[in-house]
Amino acid sequence: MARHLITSAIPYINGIKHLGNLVGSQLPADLYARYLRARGHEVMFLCATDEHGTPAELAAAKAGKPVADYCAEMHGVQKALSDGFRLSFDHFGRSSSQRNHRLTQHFAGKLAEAGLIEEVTEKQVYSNADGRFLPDRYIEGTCPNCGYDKARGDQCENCTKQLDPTDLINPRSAISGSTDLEVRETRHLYLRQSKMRDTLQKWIDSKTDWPVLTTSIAKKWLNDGDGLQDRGITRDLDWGVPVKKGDAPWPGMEGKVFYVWFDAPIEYIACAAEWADARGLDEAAWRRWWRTDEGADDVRYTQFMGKDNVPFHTLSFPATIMGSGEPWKLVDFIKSFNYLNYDGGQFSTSQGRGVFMDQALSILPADYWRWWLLSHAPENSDSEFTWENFQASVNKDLADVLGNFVSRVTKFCRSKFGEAVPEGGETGAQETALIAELSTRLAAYNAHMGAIDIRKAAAELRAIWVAGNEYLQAAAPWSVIKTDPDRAAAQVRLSLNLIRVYAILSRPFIPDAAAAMMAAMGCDDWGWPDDLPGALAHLAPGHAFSVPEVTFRKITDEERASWQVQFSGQRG
Ligand code: B3M
Ligand code: ZN
Repeated sequence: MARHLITSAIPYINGIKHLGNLVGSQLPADLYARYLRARGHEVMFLCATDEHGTPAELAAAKAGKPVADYCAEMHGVQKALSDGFRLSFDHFGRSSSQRNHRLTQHFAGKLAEAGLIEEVTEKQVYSNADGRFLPDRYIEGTCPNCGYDKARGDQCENCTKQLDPTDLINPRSAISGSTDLEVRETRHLYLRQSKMRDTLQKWIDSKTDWPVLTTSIAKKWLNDGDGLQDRGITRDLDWGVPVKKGDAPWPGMEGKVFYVWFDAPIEYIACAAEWADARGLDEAAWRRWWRTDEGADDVRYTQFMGKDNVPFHTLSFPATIMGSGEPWKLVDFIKSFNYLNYDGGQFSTSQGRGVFMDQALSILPADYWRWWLLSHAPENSDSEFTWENFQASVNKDLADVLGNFVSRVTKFCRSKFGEAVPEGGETGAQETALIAELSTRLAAYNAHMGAIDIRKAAAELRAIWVAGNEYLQAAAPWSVIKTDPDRAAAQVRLSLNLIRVYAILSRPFIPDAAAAMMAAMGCDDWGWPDDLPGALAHLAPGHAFSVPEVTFRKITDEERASWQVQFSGQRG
């Protein structure tokens, strides 16, 4: 038994996430957490909402709400949706928590003590009417390239040209529309991560077991120059973690907050503290997960994220941790993902394109989505969601293979032997062959799950379901019963036990269906079937079961066609 700390990239607070976001971090992290728990390990699985920065301020303004209220509300919405998808976080925290404020300020103080923070004077646009500095994207004007009159200071949405605020013709504040703007000097803190290049290089080079996607991005940023430039970690905003040096004020930094990407990863740590607070536990309870001098040296820490987040997790956040000079736990393994595309294009939050978490749950149960998304996880390349593929996978894997097995076995038994595991008869060569195949496949499944090879694990699980179906088809108890009822009883007994084993093995992927299958078997023993022959005799003759409601229904062509239309445009 080992201890596993697992974190998923923390989703931005500004709006509901789409299925591409979900499969890029939270869902695979949940799969792994569930698997490790099922194998008896001690797991701490953490996620949170990422609540600071300009996007949060903008979204709140658009919703016409104070930003703190907006974040509190959206945290509730995202929490409810993660529950809906059965994401089994031990805690779903908030980067705006006091715990994160204090820890972020603590890290900044330690980095300053270590000489890793520099104060830099910069020029930035100030709006007199708004009484504040404006981030680039809060400045609008006419694009010098295409003449579009609502171009933003960071980029023109019309021609996609990257801009500087000073490029804009007739610039104005996006908040008030005021043109009373001036360029002022402002001081900011920079993290001198360039001083840590060698340390980071050595650390990345030691991670020979990491996925290529992770290390290739990390190395590209390390070596291409730009990646390890010293980085501004403060902003002139109201909403965020106030800049302090530990508990002490930071002269010259009054009214400023830390940059969202500085405080967001620190929330991984703060979240564990929030977890302890929510349970009335002491400091030691969470520190044993995070401090290598307080027990975390035997923790294995795995992070999940989309590829766009890799540089922050392989360079900036480790620079914060290592630079602090304190014994905080560093990540042991980073599982990163490519993008999931949507029906010939990209999922897009800003354009409302694709299927979003709330919409998905409004049309089908979580398991259907979980199965499709995980079995098509964009691991080695980008992958694509199409309604045809979704319909075909769900109907075939879930309804025709797994659902069909459960339904045939239970209904046949009920009609011929009653609703209890039948007794009598012996297993023979067919069963021996089935058990041999399942044992081999189970070993492969364990190996893929342990290595977080998600598609391979899904393929193996599907093969395990198929093996049962093929066995049932070949054994044909419905024919055997006419001549040898004892033998048919033995076949059905094994098959009922296989339903329970399927529930256990499938639970990390499809937890609700697994629970329904286990409940139908009148059992609540989720022990992993390391001893497969034993597990397949677990439900003894006479043990009562029931026929479950339809485990999986098929998606009809009409539904597919109507969803295709419903989700073809922008979200309303
Ligand atoms: N919120 C970006 C994202 O959701 C960002 C991740 C933070 S992880 C510390 O993709
Ligand atoms: Zn333009």
